[in-house]
Amino acid sequence: MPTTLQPWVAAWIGLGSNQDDPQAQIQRAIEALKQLPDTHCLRVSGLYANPPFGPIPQPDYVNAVVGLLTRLTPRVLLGALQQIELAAGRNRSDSQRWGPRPLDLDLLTYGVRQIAEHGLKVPHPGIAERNFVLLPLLEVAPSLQIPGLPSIAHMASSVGRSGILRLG
Ligand code: A4P
Ligand code: MG
Repeated sequence: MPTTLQPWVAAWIGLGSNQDDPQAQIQRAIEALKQLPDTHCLRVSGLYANPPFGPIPQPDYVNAVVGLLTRLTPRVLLGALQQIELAAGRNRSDSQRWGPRPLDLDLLTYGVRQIAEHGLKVPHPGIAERNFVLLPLLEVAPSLQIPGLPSIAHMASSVGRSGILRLG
């Protein structure tokens, strides 16, 4: 019987860390994403240091984005991202929403799909307000059109660059 293969789809991943050597966490996570099955890594942004976003006082973050070409379904890809988070020492049972974490991997986009299911929202709802997502995307995917959102350049000019520093 022939194997049913999923089509190749471009997916963008947002990476964030503010615990346990954030730069090293992000570098290790990039290597782990490169090892995913049925997936090629197409683009890796620089690393950006920036202050925490949201209501919880916590250490500064390092953020980046990675562009993949994948045959994994969105759910399988999300499961793989969560496995990488666990391997980085993330403990979901005691972690606070928006609180500090050794590694956070968000599925930012999955092709042109718009998904609103329990436990999976794509595009990720926070993209338009977050310079730590938009500036790395502007660096490596300036022409990416995210379903339902204005251009990356337009959103990036609205959020500004205050407090964000590209490392290296
Ligand atoms: N989930 C639904 N859709 C997605 C998706 N597209 N990608 C679900 C990833 N996960 C998705 O996520 C909670 C649940 O969201 C998961 O079980 C999954 O099924 P989580 O990672 O456990 O919780 P969270 O990260 O605290 O929540 P959320 O809403 O993803 O928050 P964010 O947006 O990740 O915010 N400041 C700076 N400077 N840099 C940061 O990276 N990150 C956060 C966390 C706060 N402040 C930050 C940063
Ligand atoms: Mg998250």
